[in-house]
Amino acid sequence: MRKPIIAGNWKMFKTPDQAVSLVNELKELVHQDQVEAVVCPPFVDLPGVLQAAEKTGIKVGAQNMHWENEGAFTGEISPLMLTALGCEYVIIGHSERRQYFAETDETVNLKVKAALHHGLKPILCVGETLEQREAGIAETWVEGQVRKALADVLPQDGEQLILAYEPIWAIGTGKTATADDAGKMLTHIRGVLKELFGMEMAEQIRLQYGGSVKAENIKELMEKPDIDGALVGGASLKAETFSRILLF
Ligand code: G2H
Repeated sequence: MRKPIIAGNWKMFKTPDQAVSLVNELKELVHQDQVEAVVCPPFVDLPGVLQAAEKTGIKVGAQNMHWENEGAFTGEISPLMLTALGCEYVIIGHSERRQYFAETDETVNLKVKAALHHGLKPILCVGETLEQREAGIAETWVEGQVRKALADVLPQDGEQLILAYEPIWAIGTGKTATADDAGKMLTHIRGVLKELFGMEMAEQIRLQYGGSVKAENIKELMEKPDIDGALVGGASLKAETFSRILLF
């Protein structure tokens, strides 16, 4: 049985004080361990959030990282820095990083491998544009992203991996993919993972849907056999809305 995992991607929201307040509010509202709850704040919020989340069961992740341990890479954060803080997860290849910061399938692959090497659990994001969906190539495109992101990843590392399908046209737009569309894509992705990692490992990997997830649609999404959780943006910024999603 795969344990559901719901992660909040706070994007570029919340100052350190606001971030700690949000975790403190959240821990009052969520007392259960049927769902793994993860929050992914901006880098500067991580120390405070990690401290506030200690012994609460709330897990913490970063939103990005470089693949090198250290070096002359102004403005970047390395996997070593994240593990030194005690981060457990790291979002890799979010479409906003691909779109605005020129991340490619190749750099996403380097980051996934570096995360796994350092014992960080990557939340690998993939997803198609509206044009690609309308052109009928969504599955082929997403499959290509999955294969490139996971090139040379060892099957035994599969269990550390979380994969989030986020159709770009559904991100922050209020448009959610239908539960059927999301479920179908994630079943397709699990099929690709079976090919790459073998049946048994692929069945253990947790798959998320992301894109305008809210309390009103989480239940229907979670009913799909290959949806094991969600990556939540806007609705994770308030304890009240995120807790309702976590308690679906
Ligand atoms: C997709 C998602 C979180 P939102 O980017 O990764 O954001 O829920 O605001 O669409």
